[in-house]
Amino acid sequence: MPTSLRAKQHPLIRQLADRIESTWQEHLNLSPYQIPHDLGYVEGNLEGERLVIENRCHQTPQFRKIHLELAQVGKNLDILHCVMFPHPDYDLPIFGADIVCGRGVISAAIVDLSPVDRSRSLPTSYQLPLFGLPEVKFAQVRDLPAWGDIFSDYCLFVRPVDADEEAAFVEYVLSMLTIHCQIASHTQPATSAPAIATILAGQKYYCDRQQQNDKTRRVLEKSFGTEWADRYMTTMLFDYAAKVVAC
Ligand code: 18B
Repeated sequence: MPTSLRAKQHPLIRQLADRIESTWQEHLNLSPYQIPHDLGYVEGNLEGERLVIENRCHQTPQFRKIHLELAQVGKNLDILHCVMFPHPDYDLPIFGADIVCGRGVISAAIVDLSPVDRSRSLPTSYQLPLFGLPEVKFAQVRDLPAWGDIFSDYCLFVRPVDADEEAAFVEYVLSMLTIHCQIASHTQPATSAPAIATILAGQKYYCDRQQQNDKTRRVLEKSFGTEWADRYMTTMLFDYAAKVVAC
């Protein structure tokens, strides 16, 4: 990814992007992921809103796609978006994070490890390490939207009010990400067709819900139009494996 956009973004976004990438490099065995040819670096400008998007993706033995996206709308809106989609035969939650910063102020900072199983609970291997994370108090905790039933009890959704809270958010994201990478690296794939079908259904549910985020959709529509925004949300941001190839 050219450093140009990152260098222009809010320091919290820059810092989190760098640290997410170094955590991936430290814990995972990354290989290249083919981004659809026209979606790696995108610029749009429909209603006078210039939107620039830079995508970086990898895959690993456990993850079908790990995606870090940085976006900037005009001079006023900076966005970091990150999702790690496990291969459908790995019974792992979906790590996701989003930071939205308007006119230099972070309005939304969210991170979660979202369960994909039917009971909507995280695998037991995650419970203890997540429970052990130090509790951090944030002055402004935000309510989840109606489509947010995908998120776990460990979801953090805040508007950080000062530099200490911004730093605490970054530390929480990195602790969660490190736990996830460590557990994922030692997880064996499921082999039974019903188990894989259940994981796939959970991943599809997650993507269907995220696609209902009208705030994301509206930003994309304003610069690229409705059709493009829909294609982008379903193929780049929240795509899922349609079926598992039998082996
Ligand atoms: N998202 N976000 O990633 N979104 O992608 N995001 C917003 O202050 C973009 C994810 C999430 O209250 C807002 O309200 C764009 C992931 C939630 O109704 C804007 C992109 C997660 C909300 C954008 C992007 C996630 C939210 C409004 C592509 C969680 C609150 C900001 C680059 C894991 C929704 C505000 C609500 C909000 C925009 C969550 C503008 C364009 C992975 C819950």
